Amino acid sequence: MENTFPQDFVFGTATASYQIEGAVNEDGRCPSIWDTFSHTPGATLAGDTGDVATDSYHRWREDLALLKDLGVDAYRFSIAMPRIMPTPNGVVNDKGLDFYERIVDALLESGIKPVVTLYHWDLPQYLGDEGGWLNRKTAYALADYTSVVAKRLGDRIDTWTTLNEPWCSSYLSYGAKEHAPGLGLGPGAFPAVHHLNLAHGLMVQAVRAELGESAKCSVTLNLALNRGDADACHRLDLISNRAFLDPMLRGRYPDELFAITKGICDWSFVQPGDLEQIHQPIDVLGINYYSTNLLAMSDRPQFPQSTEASTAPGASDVDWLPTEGPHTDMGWNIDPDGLHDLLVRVHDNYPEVPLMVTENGMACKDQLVVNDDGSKSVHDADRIDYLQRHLVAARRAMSEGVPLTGYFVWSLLDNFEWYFGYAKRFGITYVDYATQERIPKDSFLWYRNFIASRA
Ligand code: PNW
Repeated sequence: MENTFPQDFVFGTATASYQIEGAVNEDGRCPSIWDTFSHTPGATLAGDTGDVATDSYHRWREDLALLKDLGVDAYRFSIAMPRIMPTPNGVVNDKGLDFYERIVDALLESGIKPVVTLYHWDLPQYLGDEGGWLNRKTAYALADYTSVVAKRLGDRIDTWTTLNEPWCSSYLSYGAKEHAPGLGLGPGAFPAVHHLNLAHGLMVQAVRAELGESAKCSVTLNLALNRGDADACHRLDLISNRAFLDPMLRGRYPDELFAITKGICDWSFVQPGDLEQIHQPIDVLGINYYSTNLLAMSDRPQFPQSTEASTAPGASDVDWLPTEGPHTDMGWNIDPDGLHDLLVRVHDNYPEVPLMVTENGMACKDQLVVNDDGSKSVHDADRIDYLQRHLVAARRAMSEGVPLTGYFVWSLLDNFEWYFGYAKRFGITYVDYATQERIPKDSFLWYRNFIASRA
């Protein structure tokens, strides 16, 4: 049936360590670049930090009970390197590994597949002090950490995801000022792009060196689906998408990327042999999808390209137009067809790799309602509509031949939404931050029924 998902299709929800764990000074964890950044006055919207977040370092059993109740097939969560390797000398902190091992074992006991992200942006500050992703040594440090985790958690992990959204870890973090470390270097973000690609390749090799070729490896990219002027879309496709996809899946950077960055980046940080290291076979490609861009070509000249702070260095002659509504509480437009179009395009261009939607979801202005019987509800009809329409779009792509194997809602819980702190709620579970009480929203109940029926 057209709107039924196969029995082996994987439904899940996703979270990330710095967004939920809190307990930043416990059991030997070292500071990350996000601790430093969020504690810098003015860096996050209301000065929010991940110091406490949803306190999941202590409440992970409660979170696991939510997952069981929801009936998910898989849980996508990230491991915090600052808990595993808290010092630059490489000494392993067993307490950190113990924490994730407990979670993994509890998930397996509940029949839930652990889908692990090894790097979801909480880079140890000691690596940040050496330049972070501008320094190629960071890629090798991530590979060493990967070996340590793979050795301990081994075959209990269903899927090893190297990086979450290297677009954010480079352009948004080094190109612009929105994410840690917030340097705003414009084209100075390209070395970070390359070192993240290198880290991905080295991390895949580290997993396979520990666990053999059968280990399932992946990377999660937030690929942009651009609409509007064809030249502008092509430009952004090179910068936002193909700067990662082509080295990882084709073993080269597009020549056109070099051409459009003429004068602002000489790419001399790409060393001989790097592309072979980056180009490792992966088993599944994770895609995070929320909304689309609408682009136009401006009448500014193509060259010289601007060297100002930007998330799209090499596109200073492109304009972003306001998108048609409705928009989410993030101001992002709602475009379910965009998910279909993106999946079809990625599959057309990279047909060899199965796909998985590793994040999709919506920030809403959720209101907690106390019912007459004292129970609590959150009526998030807009989120249900969003999820339902995106699932229909994903299913449509599948019936057109896209090998989509899973779908994860962002997020299991309301959590620390980076620059926006606690002001934006993406969860299907409401978190009352004053008490840390978890209240399943209507979307949670809806998703539970959906997973049970797969239709
Ligand atoms: C993703 N942008 O982040 C992340 O993987 C999650 O940690 C995050 O909570 C979620 O999406 C919701 O934002 C993004 O500016 C952050 O385009 C910013 C952007 C895209 C993705």
